[in-house]
Amino acid sequence: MEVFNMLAESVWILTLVSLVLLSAVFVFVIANSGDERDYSEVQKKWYAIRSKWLLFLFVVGVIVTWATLSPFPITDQHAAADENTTVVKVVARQWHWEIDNTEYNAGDTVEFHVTSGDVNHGFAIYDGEDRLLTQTQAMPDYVNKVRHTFNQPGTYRVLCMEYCGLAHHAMLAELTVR
Ligand SMILES: [Cu+2]
Repeated sequence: MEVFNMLAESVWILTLVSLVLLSAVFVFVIANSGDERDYSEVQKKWYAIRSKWLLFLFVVGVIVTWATLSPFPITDQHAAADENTTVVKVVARQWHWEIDNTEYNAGDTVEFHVTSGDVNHGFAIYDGEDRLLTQTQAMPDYVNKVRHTFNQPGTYRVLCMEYCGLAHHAMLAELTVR
């Protein structure tokens, strides 16, 4: 918690300093806006750099997209679960979870078929330290699949990630991995 407070404090100070610098740039530009100057040389130079910059950003964008999405985090919704996968049905309701099997063995790959009996909910699985592992939407009339391999034994928590009414915070369930 201490670390988070320090981080929040430094972000706050950094924001203030950046705002002051940005304001100074605006004041400088406004103060000098009355002068007539010939910008054609400057324009030619920076327009040439601009197209190279665009190309650079495009390449960076493609690389970052590929690197972060190549293990595509969304389970194939049309693929049938293979024989090594445990299929578990999940129904979200205001305000509880109906999960037809909550005990697995370490190493099991579980494919959750998630739907809702009333409004939209968010099905999210957290580990013992409350780190988010995976999630999908629980939607009425739709079944969304999300697959997760439980490597570590322990207790996992299911929480609702979509505000769904008064007792949204009470939508808790536990999964046990032996
Ligand atoms: Cu909910």
